[in-house]
Amino acid sequence: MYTKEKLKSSCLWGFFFALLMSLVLTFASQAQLTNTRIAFVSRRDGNDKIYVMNVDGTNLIRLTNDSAIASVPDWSPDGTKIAFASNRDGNWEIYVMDADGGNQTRITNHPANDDQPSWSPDGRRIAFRSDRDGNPEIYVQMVAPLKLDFA
Ligand SMILES: [Ca+2]
Repeated sequence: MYTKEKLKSSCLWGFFFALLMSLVLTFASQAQLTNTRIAFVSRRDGNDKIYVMNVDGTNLIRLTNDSAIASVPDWSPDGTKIAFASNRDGNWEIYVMDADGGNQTRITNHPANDDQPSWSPDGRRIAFRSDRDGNPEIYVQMVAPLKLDFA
């Protein structure tokens, strides 16, 4: 049986729970809105290049501009970077660039074919396929250092 005080306390907790859930849902929907771009490969300019556009097809931008082939773009979980494979340095390697195409950085360096990059859910590693041991196998490359908080 509820007393008036217990009922008041229960309503107060219910209010705070609803407020908390509202804040969580607001931040979750904002996170999804930051990932409204599509990365894809097209030969529209000659050979395979990586492009991004909005989900409605507007604001198309070409991100790779060299004469090499670029393929299999994969968004980082936070939507700020794109991993991709390219043969621009003489054989297939994995690269990472900002979502606007800036800071293109090679993260593998091996004469074998390295391709099919895929971000880990925490954004710190990239899994990729390589035939460096004679047959195609999966490897993992660290791309962001582990942050230790001792505070
Ligand atoms: Ca390679």
